[in-house]
Amino acid sequence: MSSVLCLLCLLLLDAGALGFEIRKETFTHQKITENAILNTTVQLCRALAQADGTVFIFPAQPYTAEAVAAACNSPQSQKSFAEAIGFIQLRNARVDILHLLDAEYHFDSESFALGRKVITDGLKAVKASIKRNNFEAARGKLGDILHSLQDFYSHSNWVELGNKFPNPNLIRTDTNIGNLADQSRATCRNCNGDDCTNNILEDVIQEKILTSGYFKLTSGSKPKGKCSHGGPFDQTSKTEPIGGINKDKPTANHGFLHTDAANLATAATSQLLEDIRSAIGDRPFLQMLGITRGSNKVLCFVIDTTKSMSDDIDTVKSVTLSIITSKVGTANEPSLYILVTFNDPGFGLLIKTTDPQVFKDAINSLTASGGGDLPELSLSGLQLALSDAPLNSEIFLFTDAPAKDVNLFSTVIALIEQTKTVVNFLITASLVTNRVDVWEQQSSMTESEAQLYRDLAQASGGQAIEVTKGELPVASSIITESSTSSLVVLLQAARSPGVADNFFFIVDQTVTNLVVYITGSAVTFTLISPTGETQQSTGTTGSLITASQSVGNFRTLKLNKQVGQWQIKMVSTNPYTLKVIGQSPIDFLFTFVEASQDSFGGFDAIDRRPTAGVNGTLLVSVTGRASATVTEVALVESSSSVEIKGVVEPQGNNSFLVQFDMMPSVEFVVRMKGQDSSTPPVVFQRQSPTSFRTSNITVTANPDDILVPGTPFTVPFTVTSRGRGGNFTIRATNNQNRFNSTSPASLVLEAGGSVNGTVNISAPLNTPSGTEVTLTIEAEAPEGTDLNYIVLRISVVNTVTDFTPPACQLLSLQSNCSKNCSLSSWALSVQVTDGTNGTGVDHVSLTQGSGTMITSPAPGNENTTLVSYSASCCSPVMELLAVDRVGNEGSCRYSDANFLTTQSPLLYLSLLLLGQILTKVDLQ
Ligand SMILES: *[C@@H]1O[C@H](CO)[C@@H](O)[C@H](O)[C@H]1NC(C)=O
Ligand SMILES: *[C@@H]1O[C@H](CO)[C@@H](O)[C@H](O)[C@H]1NC(C)=O
Ligand SMILES: *[C@@H]1O[C@H](CO)[C@@H](O)[C@H](O)[C@H]1NC(C)=O
Ligand SMILES: *[C@@H]1O[C@H](CO)[C@@H](O)[C@H](O)[C@H]1NC(C)=O
Ligand SMILES: *[C@@H]1O[C@H](CO)[C@@H](O)[C@H](O)[C@H]1NC(C)=O
Ligand SMILES: *[C@@H]1O[C@H](CO)[C@@H](O)[C@H](O)[C@H]1NC(C)=O
Ligand SMILES: *[C@@H]1O[C@H](CO)[C@@H](O)[C@H](O)[C@H]1NC(C)=O
Ligand SMILES: [Ca+2]
Ligand SMILES: [Ca+2]
Repeated sequence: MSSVLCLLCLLLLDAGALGFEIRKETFTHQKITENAILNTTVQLCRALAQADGTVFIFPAQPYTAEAVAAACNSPQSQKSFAEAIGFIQLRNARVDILHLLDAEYHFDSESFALGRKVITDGLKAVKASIKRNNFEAARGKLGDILHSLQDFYSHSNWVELGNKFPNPNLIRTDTNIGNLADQSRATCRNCNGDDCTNNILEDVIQEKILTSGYFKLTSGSKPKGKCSHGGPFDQTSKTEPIGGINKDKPTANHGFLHTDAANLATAATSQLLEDIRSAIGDRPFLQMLGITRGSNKVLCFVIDTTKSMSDDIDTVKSVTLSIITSKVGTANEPSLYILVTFNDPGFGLLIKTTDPQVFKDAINSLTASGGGDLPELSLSGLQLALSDAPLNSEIFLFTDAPAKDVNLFSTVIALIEQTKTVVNFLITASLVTNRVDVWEQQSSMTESEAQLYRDLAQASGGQAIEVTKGELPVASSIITESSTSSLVVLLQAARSPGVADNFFFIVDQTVTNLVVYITGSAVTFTLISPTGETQQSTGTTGSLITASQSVGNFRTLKLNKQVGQWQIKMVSTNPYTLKVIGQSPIDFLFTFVEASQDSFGGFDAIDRRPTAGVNGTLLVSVTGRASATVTEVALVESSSSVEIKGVVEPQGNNSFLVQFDMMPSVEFVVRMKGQDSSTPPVVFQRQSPTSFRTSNITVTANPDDILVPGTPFTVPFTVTSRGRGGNFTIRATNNQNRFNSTSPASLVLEAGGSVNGTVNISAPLNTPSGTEVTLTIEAEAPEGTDLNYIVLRISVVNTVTDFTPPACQLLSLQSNCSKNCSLSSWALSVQVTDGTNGTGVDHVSLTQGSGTMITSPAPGNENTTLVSYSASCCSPVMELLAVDRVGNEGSCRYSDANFLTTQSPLLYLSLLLLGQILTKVDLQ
């Protein structure tokens, strides 16, 4: 089973059950995965350094993400590296939650072939995703398959057979897994009481027969003579042969081999990582793990390319040029470039590249045209960017028009929350109170249209910067300049409507380049430093602000660094936002988690809004300072400064579980405080830029996460309402606008009840492997009073190699057509074949001709279908449609040419001109 070398040990707490206590000598999935990733990365970076002729200094043991990133000459990557490892670990653990009883995910019950298929199919998806720069998807799938791979060593008798190396056949499709035990072959005897050291039969060991333990929660039945997994939950271990063979932990039935199993699992994990590296290359492999030479930042532009945007596009071109010239080759070089354009009615040019030149060329080739009426498809463009950008990205959207697709507002919010992406809008429209004729008022926006962008910016922790076209170059260079490595948020707040308020933030020793952003009109403030110095926004004197710049509604201040608590007193009756950022190696990561529903305990990350008004849990870790502890985590309401503090429980490994008695029912941000162990300690404060919300609705779905083009893909989902019932609106959207999908538009729920629905997606056959589908399913309560969603990421693996339709070959044609067509007939027989690599003929149908067609499989050749057709000479043309098993369609047309030439020359001529006379048969 699952819980294995350990299930979410990190998070298991006292849940007991199959879980593992947190003990240093116990190897867990977490630990095995982390060790193998760190070690493989060290080996790889060492090889790269040798190749470059540079010195490589091994980090101290035990390795940490921080030290390994530094050794790899990418200290600025340590947060993204730690995050990548954490994500892979969470997905590894999730296999126990989603597939607890699916034997093949754990190599239980001798399901070797299926288990290997889980790994090799997943491995294909990982490689394909990396090739398309979909690193997030690659990490997730990697976590999944590592779980199964590692379980093999705990659940099979590989270790007992005396193997000292991992089984290389688990990551290949073209070899034997080993000498597998027949279904009827006995493999175990009863344990001797608690002693299971000799329960595997001698002949099995001698002949090196591979077996694994059977596992069932509810029934004790298993094939006769077979080994069991063992442990208190496994019912099969209570029937003969009694006992088990798992090595999940030191106290398990074969716990004496726990360390050996864990070491082999580690080596196997390294072997799989090595296989990926050699398939896709060193740099893409490191980038999948979050290690890049540059800043690990994504430069992501979403650009309106309608006619009125030509000045703005010139600005984007020069900003891009300046970023690329000034940052490429430095530690601030973006590691990934994304460009999305939108227009109206079109949108969706998407360039995702690691090559700055490709990006520059794409930007340079942009032109402005079209768009029709004033509003444009800005949210469609933004949805694409949010779906394709890695987590924690920053997006810059350029437009001068209101959104036409406001129906995507909640989908965009969902994606912002789930990806923790910051969205900045650069808006060059003049604000008007009334727009009478949209066709004549180019580049204008009403207050409420602008508010939509402001709301999205605020929810994401970004800025909605409103400037004239002339001011855009200055505004965009300020804001894009901020996109540097190691950027941390010290404070993020907004007030809408505007109201005077005081805000506090802590500046620690590690923070440099302290900058304050303020958006809003007619905002004044007073800054108070830790030493009590003050400076007014209106005053020209003071030493706290070293530089200040204003453009449009956007103001930026550079602050003199003083360590300690600062205060800023804001005064305005207009809406405003305030953001304080700096650069520091210390930051934090967090995930909303919830206790899993099964009886085994453990926590799973959630991909929707947490439940409102009940207790909630956050998993928090500090990056960039191994000795740091979290001292306080608070959920701060966005519209006031009301905060809910959680109870922090250290989990070891720099991880902290934070319990909140009651999740807020209004929008909030996450703020953490911590300190390290130096004297005096570094006391720091960090905040999430993203705002979050809770909901009384839950949407759950656990679909297969691999979609095969040409195969129907269904996503069953469940909507539950803790609050009111009624007619709920359902919206299912995905980022692949070429894909057809269907879903219910509404579902009726009873108060406190739940209801099931299904989304069906079909991908065109030519969809390349590694394409990622980001599917958002939303459920909205009547009158829009509440909303929740689930965001699912599904990888496409195209197993189709058959892109050619079946072809026809005429075998014979007979005709006795005479002048009087009704008295004569013609007949033919045709062989339809689907080629060498074909999937075979699925069906043949008659699409023209009034004769009789009979089809039959060709004897001894299932790829071929025989067709015989006979018809009256009055119907001298026939056409058949042949479809192969993956839906490629071919058609063949035949006619009795001689009959046509003599009897119906006009028809013959027109068919000839159309190139549709495929065969001419001489009638003697
Ligand atoms: C790290 O990898 C190297 C080379 O692959 C291997 O020799 C060594 O045993 C590994 N160390 C650990 C701790 O896994
Ligand atoms: C959270 O609430 C649930 C149900 O109300 C309860 O079973 C659980 O013990 C609570 N968890 C914590 C950590 O308080
Ligand atoms: C959830 O329901 C409670 C009452 O049942 C209500 O007070 C609260 O506002 C609701 N929360 C949301 C986010 O709808
Ligand atoms: C639910 O609402 C939708 C759209 O408003 C409507 O088409 C549908 O008939 C409603 N269903 C029920 C059962 O009232
Ligand atoms: C929804 O589907 C699940 C299985 O996926 C089933 O257990 C449950 O009973 C269904 N709920 C409803 C309300 O139909
Ligand atoms: C999508 O639907 C259209 C119209 O129903 C159909 O013609 C097309 O073949 C479908 N495409 C795919 C990939 O299923
Ligand atoms: C069949 O597939 C193989 C391997 O994919 C390929 O090399 C070959 O060209 C294909 N043959 C045809 C007729 O498509
Ligand atoms: Ca336009
Ligand atoms: Ca338009």
